[in-house]
Amino acid sequence: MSRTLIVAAAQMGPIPRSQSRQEAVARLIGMMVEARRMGADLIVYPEAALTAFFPHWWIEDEAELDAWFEREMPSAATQPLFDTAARLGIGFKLGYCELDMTTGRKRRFNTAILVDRLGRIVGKYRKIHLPGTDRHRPEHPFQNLEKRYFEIGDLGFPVWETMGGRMGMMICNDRRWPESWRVLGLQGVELAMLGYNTPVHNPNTPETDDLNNFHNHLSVQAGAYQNGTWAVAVAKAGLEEGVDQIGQSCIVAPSGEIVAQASTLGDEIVVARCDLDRCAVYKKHIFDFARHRRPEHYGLILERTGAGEPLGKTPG
Ligand code: ING
Repeated sequence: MSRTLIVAAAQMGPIPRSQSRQEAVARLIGMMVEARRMGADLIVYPEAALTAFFPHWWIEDEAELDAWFEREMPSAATQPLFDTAARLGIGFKLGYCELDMTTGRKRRFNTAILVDRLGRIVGKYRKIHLPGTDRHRPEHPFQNLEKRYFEIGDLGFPVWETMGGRMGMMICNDRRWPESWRVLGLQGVELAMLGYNTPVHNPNTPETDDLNNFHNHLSVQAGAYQNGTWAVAVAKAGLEEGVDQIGQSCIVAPSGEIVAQASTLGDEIVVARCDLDRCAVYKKHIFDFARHRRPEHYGLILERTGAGEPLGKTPG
């Protein structure tokens, strides 16, 4: 019996800072209903899908900062999304900003949850690669203050058995780091889901601006192919509070081929049939990790954080 999932990438256009959680959730529910009508078993939403991407702003007041976070999930505002998912029998991946009090102190994370077709939270992931800086750059047109507002994720890169396959998550900048994909790959991931808020302009490296869409797809296509997994990468796109963000949400096959891609910068659903058994040809041959990987030669990957001195020795 084939393990084919119909997967929807639910790209979002901008969420204005004036838009309430309820209004954002209504957009998510609207896309969930449409995706189900298109036959989707699973819908993947962007990073920070409930609010504007506030790490683009310098925020000093703690209460103002905390207002952008969810203290519980589901909350009153998001419960209707869970209820709709359970009613329609569709799973979903949701990116949001989490304020956690379970350890007795306030901890803030850039978080994603995977919810199954019965509306149950199967798993949670907290963003590990936080880009940008914790410093105010007033000379920049916008900030990226994820290192200031979020703690580094403390849940690793787990893979869960659910919906007939092995599913994993990462968030935005994580996709640029092959380690994120490989840790999922070493758990046999068959469907990797991620959301992103990626500005068109990078104030530190303006010379790469026209390559941002290419680098987005390059990262996801390489990660999918090199780990024999499907990948669903979903943007919060368009001009959000003065920051132009890329779209081009996509669904990528284990071959690395893009099989579905958004073509607007707004709320847009793209759907693909993801036959999880198509991972096997890559996992069993080209990327049969057990037969081909040589961890005894990969020591630097764990020993070094930053690049260091070359190890080459000149013979003779
Ligand atoms: N955003 C961007 C991303 O990794 C970025 C930050 C953009 C880093 C371009 C490097 C180059 O897609 C988030 N939220 O991580």
